[in-house]
Amino acid sequence: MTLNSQSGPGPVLSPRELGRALGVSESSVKRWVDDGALAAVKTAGGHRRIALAEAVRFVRRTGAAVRLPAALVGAALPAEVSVAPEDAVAAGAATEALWRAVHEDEPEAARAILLALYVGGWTLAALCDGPVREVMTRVGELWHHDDAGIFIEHRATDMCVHAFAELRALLEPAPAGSPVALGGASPDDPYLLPSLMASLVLAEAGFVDRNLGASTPIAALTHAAARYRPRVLWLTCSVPPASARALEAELASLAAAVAPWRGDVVVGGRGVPPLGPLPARVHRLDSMGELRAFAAGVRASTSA
Ligand code: B12
Repeated sequence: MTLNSQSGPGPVLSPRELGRALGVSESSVKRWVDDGALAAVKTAGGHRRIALAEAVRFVRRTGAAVRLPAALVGAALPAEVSVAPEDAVAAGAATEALWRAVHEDEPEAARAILLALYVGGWTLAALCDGPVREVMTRVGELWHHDDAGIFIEHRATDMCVHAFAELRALLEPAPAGSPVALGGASPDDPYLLPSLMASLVLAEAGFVDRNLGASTPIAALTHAAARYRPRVLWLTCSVPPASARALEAELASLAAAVAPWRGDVVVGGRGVPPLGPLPARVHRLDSMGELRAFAAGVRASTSA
């Protein structure tokens, strides 16, 4: 894999390298390029070069089998991790490998595992609700017995943030005119990953995502809503609010902010307490899988 200034930023593969990764001949890859099935650029010398992001999209679009994931991920993979389907056995193996990577402070391995699962066709929602959540739950048990626990919490979060940024770059860009999704974590909520996950899941569902991140004042979300006119506004709530009433009032004010263009508000996270009846267009969801399904419904209604 090389960096090629002519094809824009990011790593590129030669047809031979991609052929090796997929277990097909170099000439098959050249034919896909020439048929227009796979986008490529040409170097000054006339050689085809395929952006890694385009190669990954091609694999996910066509369901092509990946023989040598390391060649696509750009790193060696722990032996038990394959580019595997989203099933319980694969999830178990990936979770154990990710746990070791995080616990042993091996960011390259953590990155390679998450990228390999994505290349293998996992949705981002399944990655988040499965191996990442499971590993973070285990990490959260460490601080009870070990002073290193909080150090590992910070490192584990950072490893996920980095891997997610790379996954972000592999997504299909949202077409012009796509609806916007905006969100952030509640005020006084320092947790980065839930809001980042919501942002990614909505981007994968075809939204233009705008993530304001941790500890976001409701006034800042309202201000951003006026600017972006989001069709979906998410609020992650990992730290319990002062009271259920306080959170209900925040949700009502966010719903009012997006009401002029019939936007929806979604709230979720470990800290959401039992809530009373919610205003119209406010939805409580429990997982990234639910958010993905909700987003697909909104996309279907906006493109109808
Ligand atoms: C990393 C971490 C930290 C980091 C955060 C770094 C950062 N900037 O993000 C730091 C070190 C700052 C931290 C601090 C503390 N933490 Co802490 N932390 C964690 C840890 C290990 C992971 C959190 C995380 O990112 N999880 C991954 C996310 C994505 O999982 P999730 O929140 O369950 O989200 C899933 C669903 O809930 C859902 N979801 C979440 N939000 C949303 C939103 C929408 C819209 C939707 C649809 C779905 C959805 O989808 C997600 C994916 O499935 C958790 C353990 C755990 N179980 O999560 C402890 C944990 C949350 N922390 C805990 C504690 C006690 C603390 C501290 C008090 C002490 C400490 N350990 O340091 C402080 C207090 C911080 C505060 N101000 O409140 C406890 C909380 C116990 C409790 N019942 O309240 C936990 C559970 C650890 C434990 N088992 O004791 N922490």
